[in-house]
Amino acid sequence: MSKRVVVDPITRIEGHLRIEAQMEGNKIAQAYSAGTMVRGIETILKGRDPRDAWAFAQRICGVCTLVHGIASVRSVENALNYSIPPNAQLIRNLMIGAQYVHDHVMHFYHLHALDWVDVVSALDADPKATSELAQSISSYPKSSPGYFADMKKKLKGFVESGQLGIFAKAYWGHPAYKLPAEANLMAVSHYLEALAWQRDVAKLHAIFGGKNPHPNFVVGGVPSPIDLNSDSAINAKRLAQVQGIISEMKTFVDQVYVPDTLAIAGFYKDWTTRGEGLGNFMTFGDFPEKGMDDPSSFLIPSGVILNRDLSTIHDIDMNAADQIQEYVAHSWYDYSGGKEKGLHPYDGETNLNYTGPKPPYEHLDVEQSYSWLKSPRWKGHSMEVGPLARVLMLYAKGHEQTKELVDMTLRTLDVPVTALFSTLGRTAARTLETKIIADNMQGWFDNLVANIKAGDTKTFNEKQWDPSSWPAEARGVGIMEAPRGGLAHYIVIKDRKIDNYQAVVPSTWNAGPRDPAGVPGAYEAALEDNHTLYDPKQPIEILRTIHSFDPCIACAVHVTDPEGEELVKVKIK
Ligand code: NFE
Ligand code: MG
Repeated sequence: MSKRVVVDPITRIEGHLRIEAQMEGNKIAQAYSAGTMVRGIETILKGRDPRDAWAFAQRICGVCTLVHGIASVRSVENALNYSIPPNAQLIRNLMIGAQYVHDHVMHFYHLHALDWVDVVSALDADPKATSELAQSISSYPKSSPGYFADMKKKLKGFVESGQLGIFAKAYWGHPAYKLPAEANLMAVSHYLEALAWQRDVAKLHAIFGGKNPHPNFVVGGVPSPIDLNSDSAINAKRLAQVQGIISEMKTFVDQVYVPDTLAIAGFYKDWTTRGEGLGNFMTFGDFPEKGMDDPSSFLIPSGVILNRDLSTIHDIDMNAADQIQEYVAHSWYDYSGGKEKGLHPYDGETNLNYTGPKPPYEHLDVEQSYSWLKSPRWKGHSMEVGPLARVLMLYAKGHEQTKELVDMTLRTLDVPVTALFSTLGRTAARTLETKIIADNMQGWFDNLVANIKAGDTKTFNEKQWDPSSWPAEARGVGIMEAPRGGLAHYIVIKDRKIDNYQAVVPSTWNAGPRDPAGVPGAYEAALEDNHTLYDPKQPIEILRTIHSFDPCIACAVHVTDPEGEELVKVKIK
């Protein structure tokens, strides 16, 4: 048997993910992605009041803390033809926007940066030269030689105590790290800055939704009353606080995140020619200006790009039985109609009594079933979702700011437009969309304030709350763009109770196993695209590409299995 490189678990992600790479020499020939925990939230929802579903569904994940709440209330509103007031629309946009900015910055610094930034090398940096570097790329005020000398001292303390703590267990000194010591020190300093920054920005959720993570929602609007004369409602003081948070977000994105991404990317241009994979991209769309029933008002449009062809955007019908389907041919599930079939989520099944071979295992049985994730497909195509899909969709549709940002990035790095289709392109796209969303947040906030000034303080349509008006049967889909990609919750309501509930989440599209035709999911395809491991015992190349997707396996499998095995070693056979 030729060698298989096993990474289990992949660290610095949410959830439990195993990657097995079948090697030809030092090159990855085939890659297999396995979610190693079982799902179950969808089963818990059956029989409950649809208006309560969001509170359960939101617990699918603690990272994308609000997205399953939003998708859930939207699914019920879609099923029952409910509309929400304009203020509720704006507040939801602000809350989703805050989630993006928070989540993407944390991903870049705390989950992904250490694939590119060598913390130990930062100890060799000259603080004065670091200050000059920082000032040459940004006007961020924290950039003096004294500031970087302090940061270096802090870091030295970590390393000399032998307790790297949050920086432990990486491949420090690996020749794949290309940054000069000064760039490493700058990035590590911003890693620490971002930890403090994220504490402040999470407060936007608390102001509108009572808390973070898992803010509150309500079918028919948002549960945040606006009353400028009340201490316990959204008032002038709270609005001023929100403005402060939006400004703080924008400053960090413009002066730290964007310049750092460009500076680091400049040393890794060889990562613009590997890690693409599928070349198929999909968005469901989000950030409505008007309502969810008017997709023409979405900031992020919906659509499908096949084979990199940006000239043709295919429409998606979320309700058509033959468009979105989930397969279990290589998953640890059975379908009542047989393992080869695809099921539309309205008819979806989450049957936890799989009878075939499943964990524990020595190696994944890739000919049979090897993951707790299903394989969703659009018209049979395997699709990538997420920041790169969204930026490509905006670019293809001629969105001005996206075009300017993408062109600026390509010019700065001096790479062709094909560089977008890569590991580095995916990471850069996440940074660019963060700026686009942070900028739009100001507009949503200004509109909210203008409405309030004009006397409109409505945030909830209470007339819709009465279930006696509901039809005996209804079904609906709640779509959104979660930070990791297109998300859809499907609900079937019967006699005022949930009859079926299926969440088709971004990391399932990206991290899912092969389909009945043997076509890989997005992670698998990306790893099969031009990956040579410098040292198979330290497979940093696998981490770079997998982290570029920002995996969240808790979302993708929905709940932990108490009997699941947790392996903590990188194993080479
Ligand atoms: Ni748990 Fe999630 C996001 C959703 S990922 S992080 O973003 O939905 O698949
Ligand atoms: Mg699901």
